[in-house]
Amino acid sequence: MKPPSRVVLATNNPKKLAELRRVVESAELDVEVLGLSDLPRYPEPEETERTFQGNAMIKAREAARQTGEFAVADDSGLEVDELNGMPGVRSSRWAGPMGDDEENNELLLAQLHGVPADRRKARFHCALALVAPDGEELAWHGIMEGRIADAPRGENGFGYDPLFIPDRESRTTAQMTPEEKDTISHRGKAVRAFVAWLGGNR
Ligand code: ITT
Repeated sequence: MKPPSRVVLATNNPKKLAELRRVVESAELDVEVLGLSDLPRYPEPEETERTFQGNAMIKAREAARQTGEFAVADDSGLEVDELNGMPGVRSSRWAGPMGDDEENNELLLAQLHGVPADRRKARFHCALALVAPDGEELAWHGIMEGRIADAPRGENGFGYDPLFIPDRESRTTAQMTPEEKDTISHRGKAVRAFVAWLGGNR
């Protein structure tokens, strides 16, 4: 696939759109990034796959089909070794369908109650999918390794950030600035790999 000069990011999350725009701008590429709010609305597809890449593809395929544009979507979550890789694709709804971050964090801490530090390994995983209007597909991945803290710390970020301590760090990702987190995060890595591809071969 030849890198396109315009992509639509299939998310309603304004922070993700701003992040992709920031990375594209800093790479000084002549690529236009549209959000779903720039295009006519359509019903969001259900995320029914068991993998991050599978769910990212569902979102990107539907956006490409509905808009006729090159479409990018991401899916991400937390994999905890002691929980056999869960919450995984269920990260946002771990404690229930409403997707409450605080309840998710409380449940995760309860599930790891009494588990010693050397068995609290975890990672954030992000899959980024690109689907062309002709149906051709590509994917990139980013991973951030770390461990689950004993108690929440920090006010920044979202989701499980107050409980996640990256390798070689003593702080949680909720105690980092957004820029610090971007440089090491799963999403930052996947987005930069995609933007490197966008900038190549033009
Ligand atoms: P979409 O509309 O794009 O699907 P979302 O808010 O559901 O946005 P994700 O699918 O990327 O976002 O994230 C799934 C869940 O995984 C999210 O609700 C968090 O619980 C967790 N998660 C993912 N990335 C995270 C991060 O950087 N920091 C903390 N938690 C994260």
